[in-house]
Amino acid sequence: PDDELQADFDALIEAEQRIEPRDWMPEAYRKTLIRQISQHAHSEIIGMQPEANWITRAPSLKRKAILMAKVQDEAGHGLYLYSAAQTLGIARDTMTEQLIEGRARYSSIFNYPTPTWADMGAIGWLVDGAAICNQVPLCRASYGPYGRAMVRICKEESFHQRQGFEILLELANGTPEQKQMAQDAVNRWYWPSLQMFGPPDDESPNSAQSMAWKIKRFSNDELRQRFVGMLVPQFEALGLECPDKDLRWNEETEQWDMGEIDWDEFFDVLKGHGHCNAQRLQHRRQAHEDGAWVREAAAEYARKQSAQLKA
Ligand code: FAQ
Repeated sequence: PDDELQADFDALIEAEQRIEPRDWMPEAYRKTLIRQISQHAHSEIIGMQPEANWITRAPSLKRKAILMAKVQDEAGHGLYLYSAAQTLGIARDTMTEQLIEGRARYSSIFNYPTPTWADMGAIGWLVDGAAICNQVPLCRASYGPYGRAMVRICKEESFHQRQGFEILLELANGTPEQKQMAQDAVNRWYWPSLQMFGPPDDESPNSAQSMAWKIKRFSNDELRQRFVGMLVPQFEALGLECPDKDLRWNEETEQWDMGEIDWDEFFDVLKGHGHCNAQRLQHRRQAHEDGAWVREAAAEYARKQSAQLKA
């Protein structure tokens, strides 16, 4: 009976054990995991676009090779994550449809444009930096396939973050124009990167339950706080200014008091009104249509192979 299954499930969660695909799980747990993992996968796939924009214009062969490797890693992360979601019983095609029809969410951050090379630095440093901060605790997520995928992904994100930091470091130590370009890019990406952690805790409908299920280990605000604390010494090392002029260490709370985050902008981007929402989806849809022949050829090949095996 369900009560017993529920009790077994609760005991596993309580004991920090992992839930695996064949284990019984409450429908709401399955649903929230499909939601979070598929959104995460879509983010990786859509997240290839802002950087792909610079592959053909990277300033050297070495930079181009690094950027190509990074964007390919993101495709790989997307595939791991789609596979993890599939273990919960949702088909890959269904997730793809949801994305290209504009019914799925992906991270707000990928709806911002990348007008200069310095944006590659800012994305690596801030966007991958925020991703690491958010994803390291997800390595301990109670759902096995998600947690294990996160371990590999986090290793690669660390390399991504370093390469972004290094791009900015080089620009910040370059000509005054280069340093300004780095500062401008950081100004553009700083606030949106703080929004990646999601709405404030008191406006985060999913947090409490996801934390009880040990999918999330820290709240959105806790992780945002931790991220800002990591950035402060790195701003100094770069010699760049933090765009948050109100940022202060609070001796009493032992936390960073931050300036106001523009949550209206965040919710606007979520509704599809960001700079690049339409462009990102259009591009994804086009890529999907352009790839139709590959899917058909692969399916036909598989059909022939299995027919041969049967013969
Ligand atoms: N953008 O109740 P909560 C990367 C939605 S990193 C868009 O707090 P939850 C690496 C949320 O889905 C980026 N939507 O939700 C990379 C929910 O909507 P729903 C991807 C957002 O799930 C780097 C509603 O607001 N990382 O891709 C955002 O407990 C460079 C209420 O929010 C992940 O996905 C947002 N920023 O917490 C790739 C990490 N924030 O579903 C390429 C895994 C919130 O009810 C280049 N995900 N929403 O309609 C998570 O940790 C969580 O899902 C949170 C949100 C923390 C994002």
